[in-house]
Amino acid sequence: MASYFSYAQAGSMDFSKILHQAPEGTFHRIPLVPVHGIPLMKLIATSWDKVEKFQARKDDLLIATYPKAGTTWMQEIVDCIMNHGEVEKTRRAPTHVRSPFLEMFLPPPVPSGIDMLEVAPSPRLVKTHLPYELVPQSFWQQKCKVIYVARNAKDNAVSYYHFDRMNKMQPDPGTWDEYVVKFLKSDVGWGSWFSHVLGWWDARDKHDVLYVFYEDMKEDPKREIRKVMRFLGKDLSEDVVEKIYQHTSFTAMKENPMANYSTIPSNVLDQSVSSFMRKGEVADWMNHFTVSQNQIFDEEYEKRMGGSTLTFRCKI
Ligand code: PPS
Repeated sequence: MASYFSYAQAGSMDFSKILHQAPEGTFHRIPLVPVHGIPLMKLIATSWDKVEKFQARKDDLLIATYPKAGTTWMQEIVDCIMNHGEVEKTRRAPTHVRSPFLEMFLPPPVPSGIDMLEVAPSPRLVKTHLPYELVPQSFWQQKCKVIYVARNAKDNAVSYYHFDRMNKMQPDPGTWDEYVVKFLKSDVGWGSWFSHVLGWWDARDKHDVLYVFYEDMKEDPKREIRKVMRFLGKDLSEDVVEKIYQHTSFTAMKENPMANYSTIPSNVLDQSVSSFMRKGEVADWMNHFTVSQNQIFDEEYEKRMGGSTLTFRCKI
């Protein structure tokens, strides 16, 4: 743990400093380039061979999500569990250092997700937004466990829209009306929400995947924390569950600089436009969708999801 602590501390300080000192415009609205048909930020596309060749370790835990489905929340829960509920230890570094983002490449000298993972001690907690079919094969060769978090499409789209407004690295989302169209056309980073949630749903039959729903986490966080604990083979007391529950509540994480991305400077994530910890609710889509947008969305949804055993709740 000592070596991890110093690695994480150094990583967090360097990371923010490097981002902060980057020349004006370095991170500005990086275009998307298709990789095997999936639109990804250009720097990811140009470094794709490194992602493909990434060497997973047996005890890596992969947290996979479509962007804005509850990744950071799950990363925090898992880090608490891996630290046996000693939540103070999760304050050693920001989320992106404790649980590096596998496919993220930014202009040098910013360390890539892979740079950070290569020097991270085991067991590593790896974040990815990759659809199932693009995950490096070594994760399957090593029989790694995966936790997939899925969120209903409408809230996921709303959250992604506000994120793309404040995340200067992503293409400009345009107006909400324009964004709904782009989302349905899968013209957003990491591509189609539909293929993503369905691909990972099918992956449960082939690999050790725990499929978790954001709406379930909101409905009964302690139940879902226990589920994750069991999946990780950890038998922790109810007092510990309570501690993890408190530490990973929306309010606590919003205030926690090691979980709220406030260490990333505003030339990258401009939280004056929209907070990373924005609302953390189910059904905020009702405050965004017009009747007509909702109808168009429902029609497309039925075409893409009708007949699947995968179902979501848009309200709880
Ligand atoms: S990212 O950038 O893809 O890693 O973002 P991600 O963490 O997947 O998603 C961010 C959304 O998750 C909400 N969030 C939470 N909701 C409830 N409780 C907790 N603890 C929590 N932590 C993060 C966050 O607020 C974003 O959702 P919206 O709807 O935009 O608020």
